[in-house]
Amino acid sequence: MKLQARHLAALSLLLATAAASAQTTVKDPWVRSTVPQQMATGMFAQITSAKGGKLVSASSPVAGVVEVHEMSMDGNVMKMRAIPALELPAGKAVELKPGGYHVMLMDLKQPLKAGDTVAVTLVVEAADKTRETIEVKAPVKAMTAKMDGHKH
Ligand SMILES: [Cu+2]
Repeated sequence: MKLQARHLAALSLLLATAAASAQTTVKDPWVRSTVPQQMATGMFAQITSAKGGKLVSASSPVAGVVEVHEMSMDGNVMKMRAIPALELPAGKAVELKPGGYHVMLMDLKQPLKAGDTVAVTLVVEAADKTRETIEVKAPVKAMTAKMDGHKH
């Protein structure tokens, strides 16, 4: 009996340590809903890396291709492009929002309706090259504005 209790204590200590090593937090994730035939949409959230790092890749079971995109104005045309990594300065929330950075879900396998939940996996690389995988459950929300010139 005594031995067993000691084992349990050791186990819970181990679990606590594992949880504490998570250094990236994702707040308020959401995915913009799509209409039939629409092949792409964006995921938005606030990402904070406690020690700093960069978002190097993402994936989702609902999309064939997932990229990290940046949007910017070129004259008065909104353009977006894939970026190899999104810098996450230590302790600073980086906002992914319509018109700015976003995780682009392309080659959608099905329309995404408001009320659905989309699983997205983010991979964050720290300065020492260790990688952290974050599982995000992002609710789908209805499109409230036009597509900001989202064309692929
Ligand atoms: Cu995009």
